[in-house]
Amino acid sequence: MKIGLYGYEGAGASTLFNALTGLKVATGYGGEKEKIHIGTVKVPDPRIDILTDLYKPKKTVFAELVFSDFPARSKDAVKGKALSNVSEAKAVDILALVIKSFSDEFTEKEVNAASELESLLTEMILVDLEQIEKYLERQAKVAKKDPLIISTLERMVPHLSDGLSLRTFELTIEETVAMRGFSFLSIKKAIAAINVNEGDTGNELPANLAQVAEKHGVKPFLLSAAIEEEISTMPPEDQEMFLQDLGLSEPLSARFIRAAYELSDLISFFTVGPDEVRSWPIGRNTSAKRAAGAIHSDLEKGFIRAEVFHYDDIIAVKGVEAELKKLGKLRLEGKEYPVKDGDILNIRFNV
Ligand SMILES: Nc1nc2c(ncn2[C@@H]2O[C@H](COP(=O)(O)OP(=O)(O)OP(=O)(O)O)[C@@H](O)[C@H]2O)c(=O)[nH]1
Ligand SMILES: [Mg+2]
Repeated sequence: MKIGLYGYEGAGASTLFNALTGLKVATGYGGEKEKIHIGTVKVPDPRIDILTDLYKPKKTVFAELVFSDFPARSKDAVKGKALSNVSEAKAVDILALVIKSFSDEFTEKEVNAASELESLLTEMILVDLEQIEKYLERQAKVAKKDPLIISTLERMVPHLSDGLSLRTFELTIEETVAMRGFSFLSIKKAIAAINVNEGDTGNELPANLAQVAEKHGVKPFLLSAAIEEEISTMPPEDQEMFLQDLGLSEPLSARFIRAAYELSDLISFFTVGPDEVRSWPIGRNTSAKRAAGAIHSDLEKGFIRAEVFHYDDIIAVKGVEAELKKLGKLRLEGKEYPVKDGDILNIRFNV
């Protein structure tokens, strides 16, 4: 899964990127304007550590998230210049909109996080609106067109013109399918990463921010990037102490990844064996056949059955799979079986 960090100059996107990835890209107001930084993070899961202890595999593979730190957007650019890196932003699964809500020497007046968030979201709405209008203009000159696509886009125009994101636009299943070719920004899952002063992360979200987040269907997430960046570079013992002082139980990367999994409604299933213990992220209720496809397309094509047991059960019998069989906890499931979080799968297939 890909997560893109996007924000106005000096909001703390690069600092947050460093805190999440452990990398060290340059920070400071008005940082690099060209390059997109990419960083990969293992998704922590204590169950994988325990399964590794049980199976002692040659290799352990955690799920990974890929973070991109987009060049910050100058606030002056809002007055007309098009949003930058649009195609790259469209390619991510989740947008993390980094919003400045801390004060420093560059803070002109009061920081106004709610209006900053609204403004960034509005820019994305305008990108979508322009894309739709151009498309409809072109289609007007074509004889053969898809009436469902046209009617759906035409219905979207007044919604977007009212300054509303497509996240809050209702689509039928057929319309959703018809819209697949358009990767709109304002429909993309988004986290509003509200970068507050150190010590304010436990505060309640201010009402005006909550209102903007709700209006646009984005998930608010309070954090303090600078202190988290510092903590992320400490040895684990020290990390724990500093986090406790801030009233937090885990480092930012773990909290943030959990929020991203929740937002995308992702679960993990595992594969285990002497060669490899591995975690696989999939959408909740994914069928066993499609889950097999996450491992390899051959496993989906030639799917016969899935041998399934659950993490909790194998732990209860201390890793003795024969014991699971006796207890009836080792099942054979067909292709439609909805895979559960913590399921351990062994795919039987034939190609
Ligand atoms: N006090 C405080 N300062 C922060 C925080 N997060 C970032 N900063 C500072 O704000 C400045 C800008 O941070 P960056 O992370 O570079 O911001 P950016 O969004 O990447 O913006 P560009 O530099 O324009 O790319 C740096 O001097 C950071 O140290 C924070 O949580 N608290
Ligand atoms: Mg930056």
